[in-house]
Amino acid sequence: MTLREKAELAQRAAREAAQMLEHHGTLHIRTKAENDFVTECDLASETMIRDALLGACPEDVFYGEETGGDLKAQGVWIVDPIDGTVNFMRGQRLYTISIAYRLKGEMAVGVVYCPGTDEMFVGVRGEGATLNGRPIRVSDIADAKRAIVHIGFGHRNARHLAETEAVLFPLIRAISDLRRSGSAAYDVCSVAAGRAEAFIEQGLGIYDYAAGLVILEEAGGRMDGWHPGEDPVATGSLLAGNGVLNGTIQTLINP
Ligand code: 2AM
Ligand code: CA
Repeated sequence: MTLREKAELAQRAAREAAQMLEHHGTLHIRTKAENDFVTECDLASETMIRDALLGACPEDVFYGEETGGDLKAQGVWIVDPIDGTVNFMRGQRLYTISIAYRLKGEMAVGVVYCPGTDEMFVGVRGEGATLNGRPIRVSDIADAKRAIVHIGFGHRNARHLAETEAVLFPLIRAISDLRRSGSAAYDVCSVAAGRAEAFIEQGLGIYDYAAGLVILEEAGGRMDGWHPGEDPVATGSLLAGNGVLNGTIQTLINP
């Protein structure tokens, strides 16, 4: 199966899961840890996506936020069945389904679908990034004063929260404005689509940004670590930017 075909398959799986999620009944919510929730919808969505992907590609391995899997496999699907569970639970419209395919250690396909806005973001390595079928591109804004920066607070970890808190107001003063969507995958896609110049958050899981990474890079952007020299894929502390402003933003958040 080509990467393009894998991307088509992932889009079908995401739409199918979205249909189910948008028509769910009463939610049963379990608290994984403080400020960390899972609903039966997360599990149902993950099962549905896994069955669709492995049904068509039995040779691949599945890794999902809720059920885990083997991340070291040659061909692995990395899935967040609901990114932005709190938004989903509370009826806020920005939650996404994030599906990535990693081939021999390289993120090769990324699909992020937002049911609330009916936006399908797709990235295929070497073939570009699209939103609902149309090519997307990061912004060319190079002046921090004009930058919109999306942020997540990393509030599940005391050190991440403290570091984020410390740079918050100096950052606000240096840029145009901040945004907080609640879905990291949606934030990365917002940068890829040129709607914002950067997204910063610490302590994310690989399923939160694996798909976004392909979409961002194929749209001309770049994912760096929050801290200089840090590998964002290894630590989950990231700065997803339009490329031209990555250095400036990184300096601002590492005073
Ligand atoms: P989730 O809804 O899939 O949990 C909000 O700051 C972002 O952080 C969301 O993308 C959210 O994804 C993610 N997030 C929440 N809890 C997390 C955890 N324990 N580990 C990694 N990412 C998490
Ligand atoms: Ca999730």
